[in-house]
Amino acid sequence: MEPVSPLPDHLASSAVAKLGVEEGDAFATRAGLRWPDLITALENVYGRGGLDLATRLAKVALEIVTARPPDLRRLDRQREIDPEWFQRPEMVGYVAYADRFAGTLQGVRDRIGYLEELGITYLHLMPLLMPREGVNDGGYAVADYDAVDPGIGTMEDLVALAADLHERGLSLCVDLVINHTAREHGWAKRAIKGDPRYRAFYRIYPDRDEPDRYEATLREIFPDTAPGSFTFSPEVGGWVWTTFHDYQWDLNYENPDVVVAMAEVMGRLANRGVDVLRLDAVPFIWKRLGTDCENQPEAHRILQAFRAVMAMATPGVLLKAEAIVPPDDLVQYLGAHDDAFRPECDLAYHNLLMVMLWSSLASRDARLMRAALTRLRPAPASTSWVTYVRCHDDIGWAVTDEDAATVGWGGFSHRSFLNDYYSGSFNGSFARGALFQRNPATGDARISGSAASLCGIELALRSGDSAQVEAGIRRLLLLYNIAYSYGGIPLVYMGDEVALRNDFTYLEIPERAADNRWMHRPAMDWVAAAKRGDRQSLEQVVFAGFQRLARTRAAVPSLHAAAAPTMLSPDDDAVFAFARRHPTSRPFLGLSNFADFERTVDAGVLAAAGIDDPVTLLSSDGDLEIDNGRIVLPGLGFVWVGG
Ligand code: OTU
Repeated sequence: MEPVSPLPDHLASSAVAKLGVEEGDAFATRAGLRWPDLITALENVYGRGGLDLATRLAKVALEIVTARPPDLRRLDRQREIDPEWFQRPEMVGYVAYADRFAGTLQGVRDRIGYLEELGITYLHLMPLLMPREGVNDGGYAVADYDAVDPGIGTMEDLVALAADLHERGLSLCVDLVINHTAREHGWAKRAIKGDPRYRAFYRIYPDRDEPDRYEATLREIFPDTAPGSFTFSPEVGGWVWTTFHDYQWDLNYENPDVVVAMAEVMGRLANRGVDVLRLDAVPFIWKRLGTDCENQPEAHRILQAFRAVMAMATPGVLLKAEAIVPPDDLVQYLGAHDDAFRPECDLAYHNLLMVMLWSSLASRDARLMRAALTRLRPAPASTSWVTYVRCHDDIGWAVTDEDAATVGWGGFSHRSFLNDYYSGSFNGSFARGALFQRNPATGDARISGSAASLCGIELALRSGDSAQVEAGIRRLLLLYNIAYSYGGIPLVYMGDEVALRNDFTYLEIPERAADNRWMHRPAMDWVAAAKRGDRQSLEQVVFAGFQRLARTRAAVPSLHAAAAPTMLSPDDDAVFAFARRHPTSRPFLGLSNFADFERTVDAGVLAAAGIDDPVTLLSSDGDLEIDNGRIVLPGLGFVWVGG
């Protein structure tokens, strides 16, 4: 292999000129370290143009660090010294829309105490940059990356919120939509005016020829509400690539100028105090004819380039991949490629775990979950998953035919079962969700619905069945117990901690009525939340359950993200078991019973986890019970065992 060209000398000298000896030298050291990654990634994508682009990006990195406020540079320094900061068990995340949680960014500042009460150390605020007016896909159609949605505040408010969070030991994650902009974004406006520089920011085709050829192999993301992946725009006189909605124009990453512009956007947001950038829809950023245009090797290379630039400029800032993709494509977003580890995103959504939680809950069977998770490659030791039960999107059933076959099921029939079960049409289902984007051509569909409603709490409350309310609570905590212990930063989706049910008020808002994902994006019910102090209320039981999960997690060193889970095979199909062990600590065993009734498993599972002197760390019921060599697990119960 040819050695890569060295970091240009002038960068190191201009760094010292701009930043002084100490900071300049620190920058040059980081840049020198990351330069080979940057240039390799870019030469791979842009060939001979790679060196030029790498040089431009390294300059962008220097501009970002030059503009970086001292308090954030200090945070960078701390995190360089302590690169495991986001992997520790005390990390627990909360995901909320600023407006729906607290009205405004100012309002969020006033609610930090509530988050602390819940044990939260990481706050992900849903899209908060200036969206287009009218329909905007919940903020995922951004008109200006440098302004905050005026409905929730200003950039100054964001800076103040980030500073408050940092002071109290929390970090802030913000969405950055990198695959597309709103057609009202300044870049698109200039493209519409005919500026060739900005026309080249998008993918615009004069006729249907190329679009038709691409569409032959593209997947429909929103077949119901936004069919097709191209939109004719009379303003630009052509067909614009629009993977999602017609008002979301895909950026053209074949154009190096787009990479530079997006790196600048990242730097400016990071310099406002954002710790984690959630990069939206990353699988889609590179298109290749004859493929589904998802998960292309170039998409990974570009993410690696962004990783390198940000590591040069803002070493304390993390990148999080939003890649909701089949299991075989997932771990690559954390840099684990077949031939080598190449630093990419630091965090990625554990979509497979999420899907398997719901699958096991409906089927009362953990075999598929065990098989699928066993096949998944572990996250690289310097990265972390984010583990979650629900999010603002639908649940897409990433159950492969291959995994389903290992337990003797058909992939399609199991996915159909899950849709029937969670939409409530399956006889005896406890769930009350709804189908999302049913595609009659393929028979596919996804599921909307809040965690509490999908767990049966909505139905049980409506029928006044207190035993079923209790079962619903047990289901909710059963799923979250795994999210809190399996490996990675657990994310609480706003409202789940007080079991908020589906919200149908979106039907009265014309821009939202066609998108039933809004049923699980309720406004925070602070009246319900206030009941967390009322003994034995639904809210109190659930909230206290979440508090215990966070508190216990924080005290178990083996729940460090670098300690990958090992799947165990207990002798009951309804029981999910995994072990973890951080090299510096004692082993951990998690047991979850997905059956409605008591089950027992051979206590040999303790030895398999490396535990000879079991201690109950946390459980849904009492202390670990072993009877005649068998561990007894109540229906929908779980236990965390330390050794
Ligand atoms: C994301 O989701 C967001 O989470 C959605 O809320 C947005 O609507 C969308 O992007 C467009 O900005 O297909 O069904 O693999 O699954 O990017 C949701 C990633 C989606 C995709 C994901 C996308």
